[in-house]
Amino acid sequence: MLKSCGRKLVISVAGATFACLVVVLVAAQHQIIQVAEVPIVSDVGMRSLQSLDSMGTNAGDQSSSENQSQDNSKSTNRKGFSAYFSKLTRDRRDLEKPASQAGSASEAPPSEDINPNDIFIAVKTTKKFHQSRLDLLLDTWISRNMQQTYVFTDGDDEELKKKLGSHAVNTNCSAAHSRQALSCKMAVEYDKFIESGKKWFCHVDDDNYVNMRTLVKLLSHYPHTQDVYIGKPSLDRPIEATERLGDNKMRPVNFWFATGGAGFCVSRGLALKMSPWASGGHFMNTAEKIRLPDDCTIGYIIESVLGVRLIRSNLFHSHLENLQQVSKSELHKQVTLSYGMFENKRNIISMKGAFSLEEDPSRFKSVHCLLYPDTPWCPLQVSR
Ligand SMILES: *[C@@H]1O[C@H](CO)[C@@H](O)[C@H](O)[C@H]1NC(C)=O
Ligand SMILES: CC(=O)N[C@H]1CO[C@H](CO)[C@@H](O)[C@@H]1O
Repeated sequence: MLKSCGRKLVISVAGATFACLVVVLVAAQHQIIQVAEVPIVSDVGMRSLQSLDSMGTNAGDQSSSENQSQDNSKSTNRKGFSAYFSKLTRDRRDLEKPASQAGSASEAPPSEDINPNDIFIAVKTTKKFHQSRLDLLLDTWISRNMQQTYVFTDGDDEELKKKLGSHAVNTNCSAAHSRQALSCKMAVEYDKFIESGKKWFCHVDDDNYVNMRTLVKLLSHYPHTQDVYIGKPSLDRPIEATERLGDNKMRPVNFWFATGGAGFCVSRGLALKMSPWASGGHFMNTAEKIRLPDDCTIGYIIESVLGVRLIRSNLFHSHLENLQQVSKSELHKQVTLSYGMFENKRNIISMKGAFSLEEDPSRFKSVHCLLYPDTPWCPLQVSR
C-alpha cells in the first residue's frame, strides 16, 4: 500500500515535472515566436510611416488620421510597433484621469433626456468595403439603428440602396484614400447632419461597432445646445500643424483631436458654430489650409478656431490601440469597438462569445449577441 503510494507520488512528481518542462518549453517557443514577430510588425509600422509622406496618393484603408498620427509620433514609432502599443497603453493610463471626467459623468444624473433618434450616426466607407465590412455592420448594430444611421460612400450600390434607401449616401467623392477625398466625405456628412435637424452628430468608420445604448447614455449627460466635442485622441499630445494664412504667411497651431477611427460626437450647438468653416465647400478649404485629414480638421475647427476643448472618453476604441486591453467584464459599457489586422496578426477584443474566431473574426457578431441575445441568429445557449 505504502509502496504503491510512494510509486504514485514518484509518478505524479515526475508527471508534474514533465508538465512544467512542457510549459517552459512552450513558453520559450512562444517567446521566440513573439520575438520573431516584432520585426514583421514593426516593418508594417515603418512602411505605413514611409507612406505618410505620400499621403495625398495613398488609397485603401478608410482610417484617415492614423497615418498622420503616426507621422507625429515618428520618433517613438521608429522603435517599432510593440513600442507603439506600449506607448498607447501608457496613453490609455494617462487618459484614464481626464477620461474619468466623461466617465464620472455617466454616474451623474442625465442633463437631457435623449433617445437614439436624436443621434445622427455617419458611417464612412468606400465602395470596395461594402461587402467585406459594411455587411457585418448591417447585420449587427446598424440593423437595430436604421433610423439614425447614414452610410457615406463613394459609389452607387443597388444592394445597399435596397437595404438603406436614402440613408445610403453616394458622396460622389473620389474613392482614393487621399486627404481631399476624406475631407470631401466629411463635408457631406456635416451637411447631411445639419439638414437632419438631429441633436448629435456622431462619426464612425466602417470597422466600428456602435453600442447605441451606451452612446445615448453618454450623450444624455451633456446638453446638445452647448459646445460638446467628445471622443478619444490617438496621440498623447496635441498635434502640431501649420495654418496657411494666405500671402504665403504661416502660423504654427497646436490642438487636440478625436481620432475618426474610434468615432467621435459633436453637439448640434457646436456643429452650428462650425458652419463658417465646415458647411458647403468650406470644410474642404479649411482642410486645405492646414493640410491635415478630415478628423484633424474637425479638431482644428473646434479647438483652434472656436476654442472649445475636446472631452476625452475611454469608451471609444480604434483599431490602432491594443484592443486586447478592453476589459472583458466592461465590454457592454463601451461606446465603440473596432478590429484590425496586421499581416495575419489580429488586433481584436478578447472575448469568448457565441461564435468562434473563424465564424466571427472581428468579434462583432459575438458582441452583438452579448448585447442583444434575442437576435434571431444568436445561438440560444448564450442567453447571457
Ligand atoms: C451625387 O451625384 C448624383 C448624380 O449627379 C446626385 O443625384 C447626388 O445628389 C450627388 N450626391 C451628393 C451628396 O451631392
Ligand atoms: C494605419 C493606416 O491607416 N495605415 C494606412 C496608411 O496608408 C497606407 C497606404 O499608403 C495604407 O495601406 C495603410 O493601411
